[in-house]
Amino acid sequence: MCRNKKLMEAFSFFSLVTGLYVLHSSIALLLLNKEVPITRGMLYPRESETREVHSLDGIWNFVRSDPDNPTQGIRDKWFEKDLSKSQPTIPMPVPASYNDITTDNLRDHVGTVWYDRRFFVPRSWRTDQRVWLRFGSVHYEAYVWVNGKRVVKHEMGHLPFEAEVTDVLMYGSENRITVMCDNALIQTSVPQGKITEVPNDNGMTIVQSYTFDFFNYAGIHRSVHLYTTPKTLIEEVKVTTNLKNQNADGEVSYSVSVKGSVVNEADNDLHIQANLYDKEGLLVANATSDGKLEGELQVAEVKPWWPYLMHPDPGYLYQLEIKLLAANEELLDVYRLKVGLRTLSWDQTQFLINGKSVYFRGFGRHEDSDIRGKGLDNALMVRDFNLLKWIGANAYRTSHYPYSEESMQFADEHGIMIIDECPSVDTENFSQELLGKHKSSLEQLIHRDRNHPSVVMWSIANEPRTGSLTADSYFSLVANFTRSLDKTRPITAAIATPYTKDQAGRHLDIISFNRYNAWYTNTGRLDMVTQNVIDEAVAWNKAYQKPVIMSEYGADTLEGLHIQPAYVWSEEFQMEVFSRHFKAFDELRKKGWFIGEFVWNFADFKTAQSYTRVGGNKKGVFTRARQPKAVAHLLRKRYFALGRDLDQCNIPEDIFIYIAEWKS
Ligand code: GCB
Repeated sequence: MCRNKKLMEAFSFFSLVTGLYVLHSSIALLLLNKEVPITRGMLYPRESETREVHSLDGIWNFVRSDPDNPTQGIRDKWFEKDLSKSQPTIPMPVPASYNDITTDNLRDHVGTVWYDRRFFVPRSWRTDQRVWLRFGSVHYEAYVWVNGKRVVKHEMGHLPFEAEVTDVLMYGSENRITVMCDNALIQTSVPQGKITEVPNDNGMTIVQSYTFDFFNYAGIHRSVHLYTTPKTLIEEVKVTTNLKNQNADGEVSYSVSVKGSVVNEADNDLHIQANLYDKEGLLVANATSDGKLEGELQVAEVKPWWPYLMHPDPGYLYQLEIKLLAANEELLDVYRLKVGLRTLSWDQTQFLINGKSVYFRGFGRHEDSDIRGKGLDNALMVRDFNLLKWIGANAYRTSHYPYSEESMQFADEHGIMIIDECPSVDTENFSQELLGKHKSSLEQLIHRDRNHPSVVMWSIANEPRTGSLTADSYFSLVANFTRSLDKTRPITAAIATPYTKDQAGRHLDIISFNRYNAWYTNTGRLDMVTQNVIDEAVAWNKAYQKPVIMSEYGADTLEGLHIQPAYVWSEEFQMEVFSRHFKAFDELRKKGWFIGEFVWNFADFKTAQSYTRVGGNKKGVFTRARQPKAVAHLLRKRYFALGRDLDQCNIPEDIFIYIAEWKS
C-alpha cells in the first residue's frame, strides 16, 4: 500500500514534470523583430595616397583586476593615468590571448583586465584630416580610453570596432591608450555562458561555465591600428559581382558611402572614379559615377574567382580602386580592395559556383594555438593555409566565430571557400535580448565580410538547441534578418538536434548536421557508422528537401597512440572512423543532394578542463603544433581523389608512395 502510494506520488511528479516540459516546448515565447544598431565604416585599414596606417601592436602594460572587485578600476579611474600608477603591471603582448602567457593562473581568470600603452602621434597628422583607432577584435567586451577620455565601448568578440579619435589626440606628442576587457559570458552574451558564485577553500569564488568546449580565451586578440583619412572620406564600399555569357564576361557593382561631405547629399557634386586592374596591373574596366556614388564595371574576357582545385588558376583577384573626387575633380580619398568575380546559386539539391556544382571537402577549425591562444599569428595562419592546400581541402567553416580579417583575405587569395559563422554557439534560453545580440553579431559579420569572394555561405549558429517552438520563431527571425542583409549567399546552421525535433531547418537554405557516430554515440562501434550517417542525411533531406552537408564528424586521437584492432583515442581508430564516413559520403553523393563533408577538426585545440579531454580536444587531423596525424595522409588521398573525379584537378606526385609492382 505504502509502496503504491510512493509510486503514485512519483508518477504524479513525473507527469507534472513531463507536462511542464510539453507545455514549455509547445508554447513559444513571443519574440519581436526589433531593430539592431547598424555598423558604419570599418573598412580594413589600408595605406593609400590619402591614408596612413600606424600599428599599435607590441608589448602593452597589463593588470588583472581582483575577480571579487571587477569594477574597481572604473571606480578608481585607472584610465586617467598610466596603469602602473594605480597597480603593478606586467608586460602583455598584443595581439594575443592573455591566458597562457604567464606562469601563474591568469588562464582561469574571470572578469576584467586592463591594458595600456603610450604611443606617439606625429605633428604632421594634425593637418586637416581625421584619425581613427581600430581594433580587429577584443574578446569579449571592451572599453577604450584615449588620454583618459572614453572613445568607444564594444561588446562581442571576434569582430572589429573603431572610433574617431581626431579630437582627443595630442599631436606631436605622446598619448596614452587604455583598454578594459571583460571576458564574462552570461545568458544574454553571444556566445552564452553562466557566472555563479560557489564556495571554495577561501570562502566564495566566481565560476564561469559554458556549454561549448573550446577555451574562452580573452584579451586583445587582433591588431590595433591608428589610421588617418581625409575629412571627407570613403566610409564604406560594397561590392557584388556577376558573370555573364557562360562566364566570358563579368560585372562588378559597387556602391560607396561617404562621410563628412560639406554639401548636403542632394546637391552633392562628389563622384566616384572606379578603376579595376587585373593581376598584372592592367586597367580592365573603369567608370565614373554620378552623385549616387554607385555604378557597374563591365569586364570582358573575365578571369572568374574559382575555388582551389576547381580550376588551374584559383583565387583570381582583381584590384578595385575607388577614388572619391570633388566637383572640381580634386582627389579627396582613395581606397583599394581586392575583388573576385564569381556567382553563387543554389536550389533544392545543389550549390553552384560560376554555374558549376560544388562538393565541399573541408574542415571545422578554431583560431587556437599554443601560448597565443586566439591571438592573430601570421606564421600560424600561413602554415594553416599550406596544410589546407597540401591536404586538398577546398573549404572550411569559421567554427564557431568570425576569424581574422587577414585570414579572410588569405582565403580570397588561395581560393578557399568559407562558411562564415557568427559567434552563436549552443544557443539556448532564447530571449528578446539574446535575439538582439545574435542579430547584431550577424550584422557586424556581414558588414565586415560581405565583399569577400571566399565567403560562400553564412552560418547563423552552431548546435543551437532547436527543439522548442521558441527556437522556431527565434530562427525564423534570425534567418530572415540575415537574408535582409545579404541575398547573394545561402544560409545554414550546424545542427545537432535530432531531425525529429528540430525546428530551425525550415528557415535555412542548406542543412548542415553534426554527428559523432562511434564517438559520442555507440562509442567504439565502427560497425555503427556508415548506415547511421546515410540514414540521418537521408532523413534531413526528406524533412526539408534541401541540400545537406555533414558539418562535423570525428574522433579524439592522441598522436602516437597505436592500438590494433582499432580502439578509441588511437590513430587506427581515427582512420577507421574516417573511412567508414567516406563510405557513407560516397553512397550519399549518388543521391544528388549531398554536397559536402567537413571533418571535426582541422587541428587539436584547447578546451575548458574536463575529464573527457586530455589536454584539450584531440579530434584534430593535425596536432596543435600543426603536424599531421596518420589520418591526415588518408584524408589527403580522399580529398585529392574527389578533386580529380569531380573537378579534374591534378594529383600531387608524392601522394601515392611506391609500394610494389602489382600483378593483376
Ligand atoms: C560538437 C561541437 C564542437 C565540439 C565537438 C566535440 O558538436 O560543435 O564545438 O568541439 O562537438 O568534439 O565535442
